[in-house]
Amino acid sequence: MAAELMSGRIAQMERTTSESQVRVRMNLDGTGTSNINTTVPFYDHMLTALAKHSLIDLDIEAEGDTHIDVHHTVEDTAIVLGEVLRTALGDKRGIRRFGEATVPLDEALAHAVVDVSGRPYLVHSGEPEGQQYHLIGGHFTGSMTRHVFEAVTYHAGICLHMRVLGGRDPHHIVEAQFKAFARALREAVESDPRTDDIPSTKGAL
Ligand SMILES: [Mn+2]
Repeated sequence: MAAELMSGRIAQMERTTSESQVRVRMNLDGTGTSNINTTVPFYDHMLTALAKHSLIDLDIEAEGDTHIDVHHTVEDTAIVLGEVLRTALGDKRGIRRFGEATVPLDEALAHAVVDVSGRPYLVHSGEPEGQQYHLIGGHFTGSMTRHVFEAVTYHAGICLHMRVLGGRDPHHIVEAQFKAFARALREAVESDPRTDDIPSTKGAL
């Protein structure tokens, strides 16, 4: 089922496959309130941080075949998150469109740049060698971080440049990225008080 716009910039979607069942509700003009249960604790921690630091309200319920691996549930949640984000943005009238943030978490530092361009694109670099193999919290594979950003950007139709500039602790390296994404996204989707135009010379995004 496709994501639906409820009112204003509130959207929701429910998606069921043989591997997972995911429900996401989002309010772009929120306060960062969230209620998140994906059954994957570290991912819940990251999505809670995403809501908190983007000021986007997020309700997420997901369950899936985590007895096989958390991969399907994590990826499918990111797909639905992207679809709901695209729908909540509507015609993108009056938004800032671009956002940028550099966020530390102790020794880790991540730089994120978002363009709500209507074109899916991800550039992801800088994770230290071996990060992708770490099992964070005993269940979240480091490789899933890029995979989540791929799914969100592709389904939301946004461009994200994510660069890890430093870091040693695998948990910090992932969390700095989610917080940087949150701050950059907050700025990009925020309404610009100076204009009510669609921020593109093409007149459409
Ligand atoms: Mn943490």
